[in-house]
Amino acid sequence: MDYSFYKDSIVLLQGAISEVLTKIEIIREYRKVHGYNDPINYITTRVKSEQSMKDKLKRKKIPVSLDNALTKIYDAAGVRIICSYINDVYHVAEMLKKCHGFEVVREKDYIKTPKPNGYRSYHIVFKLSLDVSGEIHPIFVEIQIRTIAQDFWSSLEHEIKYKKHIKNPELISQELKRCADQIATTDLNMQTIKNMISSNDN
Ligand code: 0O2
Repeated sequence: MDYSFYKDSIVLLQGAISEVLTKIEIIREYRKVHGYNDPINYITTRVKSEQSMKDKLKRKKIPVSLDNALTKIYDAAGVRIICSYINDVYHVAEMLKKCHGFEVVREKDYIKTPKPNGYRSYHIVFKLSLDVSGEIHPIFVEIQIRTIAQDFWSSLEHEIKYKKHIKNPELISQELKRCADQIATTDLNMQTIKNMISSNDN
């Protein structure tokens, strides 16, 4: 990937992602040694591509510049956390919000309030203050937390969004919305079964 658009700031974006990953790894290890379950299935990270960043700035009618990309758009640095169960999504969100140095800038609960297309995910934007040899650099990181099923849906929907000249777009949107609702029901049912199994352990 070509990150020349971000110039030297690429180091800060990647550094902020590393800080988030380190914090999550410590929490996971700590929970493990204390016998708690791991609420996280897997994690992916990315720095937003130049094209995607420029498109987003234009979509939001913000002049395309590196400064605006770092201060007016919050997801140049992105971390996606995938959980098995809905309750784990909220649990991870709460754990992250307690982290010292992670300042919550914005929170969007698209699980309680899904987007009209059916998109479900929990988004938190944190401001991190990266200390580079005593110089403090504020960097935004968007963390998306969702279930495996929500992530599966979102990848297909994302793929279609960027396809041009798609046939039957209305039918596809309708079907995607129907699948999103089915997934939401299945996620809730899976949580209920999980709770029933866990209550047997007590
Ligand atoms: P990409 O290509 O994934 O990076 P917005 O209000 O949507 O213009 P904002 O202000 O950053 O953008 O807020 P939000 O809602 O937190 O959305 C940020 C990101 O969430 C998006 O980044 C997507 O990654 C994801 N997202 C939001 N809505 C949808 C959706 O309907 N479908 C899918 N598949 N993903 C979504 P980008 O930059 O839009 O896209």
